[in-house]
Amino acid sequence: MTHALLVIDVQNDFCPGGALAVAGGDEIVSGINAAMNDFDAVILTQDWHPAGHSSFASSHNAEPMSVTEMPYGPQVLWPDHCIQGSTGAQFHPDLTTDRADLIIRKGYNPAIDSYSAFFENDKTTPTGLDGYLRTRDIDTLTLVGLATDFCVNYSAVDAAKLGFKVNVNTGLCRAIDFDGSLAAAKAGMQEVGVALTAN
Ligand code: VGL
Ligand code: ZN
Repeated sequence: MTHALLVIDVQNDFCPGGALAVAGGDEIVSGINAAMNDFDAVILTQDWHPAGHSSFASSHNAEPMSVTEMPYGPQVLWPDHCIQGSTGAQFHPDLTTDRADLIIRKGYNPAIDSYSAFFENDKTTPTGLDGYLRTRDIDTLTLVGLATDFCVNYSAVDAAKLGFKVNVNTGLCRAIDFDGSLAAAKAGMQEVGVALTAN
């Protein structure tokens, strides 16, 4: 077994004070740093949108958190966040980024959002992470980070569907929990065989 820690989107914009702040988002940073020592590989993801991204409410003259129909299906419209090169897109300053073998960026396609670290929201355009993991013989993944109900959830579900053994350490995640999204995410992850653990 080769076991990687996949740290999802621990970035300033998802922490208190950020553009799309997740309550308690900063509370998980020290625990994630400590956990890094227990794995064969550490991979960080970074939400990385161009200005004017199609997932931004401001690009549609719409209210943040409203839902629109995209060619690939329904899409929540978010406040502008994680704009390439911005302070908000940087990792939380206390996150141990030096320990990462790989940093994978997602959401750079102007027309398609990417919650998952594996596929864009069209569910077909790959990020390349699957190939990276397979060529390193990584077969088991523990996911932590932000947000439980969006990017952690989509990444965990895709990983399980791709055949990885997946667990989400919910103690090292925090959720947006918008409109029942956390309960739906937990049920959806368990349905495809993702193990949810407390720590
Ligand atoms: C995320 C909404 C938009 C996340 C990213 O990291 O969970 N959520 N972009
Ligand atoms: Zn985003």
